[in-house]
Amino acid sequence: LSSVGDVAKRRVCYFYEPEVGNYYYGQGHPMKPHRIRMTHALLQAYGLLDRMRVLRPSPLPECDLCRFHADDYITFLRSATPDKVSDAHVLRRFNVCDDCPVFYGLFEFCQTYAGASVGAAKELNSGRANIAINWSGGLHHAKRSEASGFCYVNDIVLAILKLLEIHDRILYVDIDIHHGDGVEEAFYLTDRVMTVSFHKFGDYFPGTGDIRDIGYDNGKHYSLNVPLDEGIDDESYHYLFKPIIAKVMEVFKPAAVVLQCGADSLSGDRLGCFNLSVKGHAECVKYMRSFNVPMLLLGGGGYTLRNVARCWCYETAVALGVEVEENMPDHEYIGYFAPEFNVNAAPSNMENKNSRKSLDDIRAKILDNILKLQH
Ligand code: ZLS
Ligand code: CA
Ligand code: ZN
Repeated sequence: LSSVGDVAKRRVCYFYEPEVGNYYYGQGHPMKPHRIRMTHALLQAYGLLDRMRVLRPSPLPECDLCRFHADDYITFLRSATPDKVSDAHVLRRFNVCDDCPVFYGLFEFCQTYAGASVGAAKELNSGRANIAINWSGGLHHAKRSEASGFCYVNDIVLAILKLLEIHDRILYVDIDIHHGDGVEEAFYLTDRVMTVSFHKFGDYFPGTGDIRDIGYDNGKHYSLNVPLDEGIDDESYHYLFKPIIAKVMEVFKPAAVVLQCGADSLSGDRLGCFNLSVKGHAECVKYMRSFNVPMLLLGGGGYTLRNVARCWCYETAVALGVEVEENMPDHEYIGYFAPEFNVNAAPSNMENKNSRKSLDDIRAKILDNILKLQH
């Protein structure tokens, strides 16, 4: 049904900080904030910025970062600079390392992307928007007192805490190829937030996200983990995604949904090993949107820059309920999209290591777990 296209319009707001593309993790580092600027330029070229409210985020104050993070960790992030050699013991304690280096403007960068996610949650809370977007957010690995996997502060947890101020139940869905461990951990003991992560599992960062991890205490059955293998394609992905999400929506009845749209699950990602097309990835957004519940769309991973911009531009169009022309309009970064200059990155011919039997087993187990949740 959702593939027919939902033409009903939504009030969409989009957060963008013009400086975000200038933050630089360092030479050779796969995480490149420049991809957010590329996405923005493409949105502009397609005329999509004129169809939504474009807001500039306010940097999130320290006291708001501390609603989830430990004071000493935030104090450390505020004072860390690449020039000042910090105590090796302190760096190790906060897991600041090769994956999560100290770079120029690190703290401002954190305040900016977290400010955008919390600002987006406020727009939803006020009813001014029914879809709010922050492509610079979605940094799902950050822990209370620790950086992890390119993430320093957990904007998703902070945004969900904001949504919980006025809503009883929030659903978090994570389609980044990596397990959404930081968000899962933050809400592992509560029945007010349900977390669902689809990810590559087995010999892959961060190593958590076993199908048997389902939450604990009051939170038992309110965490779901969908472990996948290399090469998963659009059809196999939706064979799991759609029935699982449909059941969760029916049983959990969330008041709002947060969708982390990590683009490293696309075919051809520099760090990923899935085989999703941009259309297949965006079908997740279309499907979530079809439930007509206030929705926060966030970025996340994504390391082949041209595909990240394609994906998040296409997903912005899906949020708006408009079609975009397959041939890209000319813009500042058009050279990245040679030679096809199209918006849809196609999948490759790689092998899909997810067998029908393994997909059926996973689907049955997860659907069974959802039924154990009584609301
Ligand atoms: O979900 O696999 C790891 C950890 C290591 C291997 C890499 N070395 C550097 C540290 C120890 C076990 N880390 C992953 C993290 C993936 C984070 C995904 C974030 C998200 O998409 C959300 C935003 C990893 N994979 C690849 C790298 N790290 C990596 C590759 C290349 C480099 C350059 C810069 C730094 C060191 C050399 C680096 C990391
Ligand atoms: Ca995931
Ligand atoms: Zn990722």
